[in-house]
Amino acid sequence: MNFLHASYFHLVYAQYGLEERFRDYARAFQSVIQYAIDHKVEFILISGDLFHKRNINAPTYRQAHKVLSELKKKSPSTGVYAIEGNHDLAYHQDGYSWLDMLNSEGLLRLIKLKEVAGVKLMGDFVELDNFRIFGVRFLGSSTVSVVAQIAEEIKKINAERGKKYTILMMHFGMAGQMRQEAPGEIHYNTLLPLKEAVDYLALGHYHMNYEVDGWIYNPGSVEMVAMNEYGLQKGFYHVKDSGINLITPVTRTVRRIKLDISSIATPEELYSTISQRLDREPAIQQESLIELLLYGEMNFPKSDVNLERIKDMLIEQFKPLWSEIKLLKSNSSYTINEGDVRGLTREQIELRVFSDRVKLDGRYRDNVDEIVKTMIEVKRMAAAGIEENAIEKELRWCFEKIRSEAQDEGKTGEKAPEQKPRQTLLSMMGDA
Ligand SMILES: [Mn+2]
Repeated sequence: MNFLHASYFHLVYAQYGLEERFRDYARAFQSVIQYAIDHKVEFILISGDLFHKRNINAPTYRQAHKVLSELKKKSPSTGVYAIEGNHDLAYHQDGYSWLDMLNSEGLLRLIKLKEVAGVKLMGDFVELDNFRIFGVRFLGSSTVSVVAQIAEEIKKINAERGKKYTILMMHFGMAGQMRQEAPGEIHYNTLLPLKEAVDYLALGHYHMNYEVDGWIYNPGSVEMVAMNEYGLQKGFYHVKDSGINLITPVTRTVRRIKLDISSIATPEELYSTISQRLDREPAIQQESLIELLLYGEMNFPKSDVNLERIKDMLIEQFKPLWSEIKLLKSNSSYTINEGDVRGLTREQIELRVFSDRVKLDGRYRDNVDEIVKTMIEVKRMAAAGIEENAIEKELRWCFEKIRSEAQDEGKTGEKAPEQKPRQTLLSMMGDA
């Protein structure tokens, strides 16, 4: 046994609008592939989100193409098996994603949901000498309702063909792993039916590493995707007979420097305290990402603080690739709205504005996440110049989904429907 399991490469993500970060993500992908070559692994699992978004640009495709071609040239027997994460799903009206494209070029093998000979979902799988590899693309909130069926179908196939080391790739986050609960999380108990059918559940979605009960593995992203992942362990798995190891390649240095400003009386004192604080920081060899977190009560108006001056101190000391100053909590009497959004990405601000709007309207209260997601998607489509009827389809899709969930609720009286109409599921399967 000798294989790799990775997820979340997020190619095309130019974090903070920096070209260099775009290259960082490509380098991370490259480093995993190089590791695979060096260690002569049998195959590589990518459990979703190779790409950062559905409509990638040509340089990104070229990047992925180049790295995978290199693998094929140097190590032709190493298979790459992938599923689609939420970021690289096809637009449902297209039914064809960029991963499909890499698949048709023979650079990776995309495992899809497929109805074959009495098995409704798991008909598409990879059969190797010693392994059987299944995969389920990102299904969002529908995941819960198909777990039992997936387990049954895998057991059926294993019974018919003879038991092999069974791998299942899926894309979702498990409940209890993040500091805050997130929509679409799956509880461990929900996954129990899979335990009898699957030896290795290869997860992707959350950016940090976690393992559960010796059969569920989430490597995290190889590169850092957001500052709030600071200090979390992440990487990719190298699975061997001798054990399962998380490999953490060297990536861009990220440093978060914290300073309590509660006892500081004036802006001048703030500058000198920051200066002393920075002097105590160990030097950083490469161009890094630096965040200065100022927290605690602020004893003077925020508008009196010269953020440019602080930023210059950071630049002088670290010559960073990127730096930012965050004021975590300021005295309420001086708080201005700008402070609420400082440090948030454009997407985070968008998310907050849209959520606030949707929550105000009582009719949509139960479907805030779904509607906000669609609003963001629709906005992106419009900005990308996608034609109107495609956007209309996206809206209709969201509407139908909410309606079918509402109908289910009416029948069962439960908030989270356990069974989804087959119709909805099939339309989500794309190629079914
Ligand atoms: Mn994901």
